[in-house]
Amino acid sequence: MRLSRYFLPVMKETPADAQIISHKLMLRAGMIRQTAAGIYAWLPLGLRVLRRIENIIREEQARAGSLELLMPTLQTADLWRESGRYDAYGPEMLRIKDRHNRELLYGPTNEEMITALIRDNLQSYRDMPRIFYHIQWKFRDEVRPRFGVMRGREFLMKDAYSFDIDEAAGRHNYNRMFVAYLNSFARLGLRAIPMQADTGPIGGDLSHEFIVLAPNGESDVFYHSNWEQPGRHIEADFDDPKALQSIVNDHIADYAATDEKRDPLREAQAGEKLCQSRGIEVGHIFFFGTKYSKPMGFTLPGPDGKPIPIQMGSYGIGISRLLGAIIEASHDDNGIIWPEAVAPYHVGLINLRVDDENCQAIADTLYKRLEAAGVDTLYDDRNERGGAKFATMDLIGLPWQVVIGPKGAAKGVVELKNRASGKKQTLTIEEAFNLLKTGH
Ligand code: 5CA
Repeated sequence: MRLSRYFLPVMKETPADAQIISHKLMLRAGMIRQTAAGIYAWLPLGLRVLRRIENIIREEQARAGSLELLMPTLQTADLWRESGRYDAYGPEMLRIKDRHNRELLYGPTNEEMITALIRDNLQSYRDMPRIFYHIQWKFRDEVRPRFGVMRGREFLMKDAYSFDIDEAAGRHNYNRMFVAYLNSFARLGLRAIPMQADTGPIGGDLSHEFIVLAPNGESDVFYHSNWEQPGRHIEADFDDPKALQSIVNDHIADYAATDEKRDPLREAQAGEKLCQSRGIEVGHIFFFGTKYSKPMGFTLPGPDGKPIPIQMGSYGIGISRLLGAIIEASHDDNGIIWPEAVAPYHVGLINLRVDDENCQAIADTLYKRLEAAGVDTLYDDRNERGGAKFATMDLIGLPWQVVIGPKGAAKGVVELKNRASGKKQTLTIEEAFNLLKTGH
């Protein structure tokens, strides 16, 4: 993408309405703009990151056997009356009337809708187990929307729902999502600690939040210092209940965090410290058995033909919130440092002198070759000062920068900078191209 044709309204000054670093940087880097309190438009650069995060979540959901579908944002009030939650939900729910005076709502979550949908389309216990998910916008009329996409009123969530014939199978599906969450957050370059949680308006008695440590988080967390290791992708057999249960148990025993109100952690082991921090809740999973299936009449005939009430869980990831969490975890004084897995472009190509024929020819050719090789490149071909170009590239945080200036161009070399390490190297055009294409 040529920057001269792009839409990247960067801001030099720190916006006065933003309090935390991720919100400031998302505004400054031209990723989002607020259109009403807690409601944001996603500009091209922000949208690319959002889509990359979605796709990682999709791949990990698929690995765990969760099927994607898409439910609407608007739901009928009658559906929520079936579960009894319509009146219970309170002022966070945005209630709407259509032209026929029918009561609708903008969904804050989808337990009722998925329960009705699956209830009306499955035949027997043999159709179990199932997990479905969608990635859809939610609306919650938060009293205090703040910190940009961290606590919005409209926000993008991945919500999954599991259906099982008995509690043991239901817990297995819960464990599938637990491990899928560990893997999703690890791939996003995050360390997310599972923390035993309250279930609030969703219900049930088994629940974990996944917390990313960050000084600007809204939750208090206590954890052992062994947590500070980087997250790894776990190769698990999702169809093996025993194997999954032991992964979950290990994580809970070794790492799980707590907030002050709940049970203390296990004793610290040799070499460990007890640490306290603030954290951002990026995911929340629930197992609530028959809380929705019972009032909504979702049973399936078992082997003897007798109706069995279906066991359910629900599993949320705050996809739009994740952008804020990743930036809180990965930035410096000059701007964002995107982990490779979610970066909006892999390379930022800077032509320092658009009026120099040599620079122009090298930059154009390298840009075309990178694009042809499938390396996503943002090409700063604008007639701007070098300083402004460097500052913009650092601000938007692409993993690699290639700088083409007149002195190097005359010798056939370019400068390659790694955004995370700051390390610079002078390379021939061919060497730079190969490194960017293969990563080494
Ligand atoms: N139905 C369940 C699970 S699908 C549910 O709604 N859970 S939740 O309320 O905990 O939300 C799931 C995730 O959405 C949270 O962990 C959080 O990461 C994200 N989230 C919740 N409220 C907001 C908000 N106002 N702004 C941004 N993200 C939010």
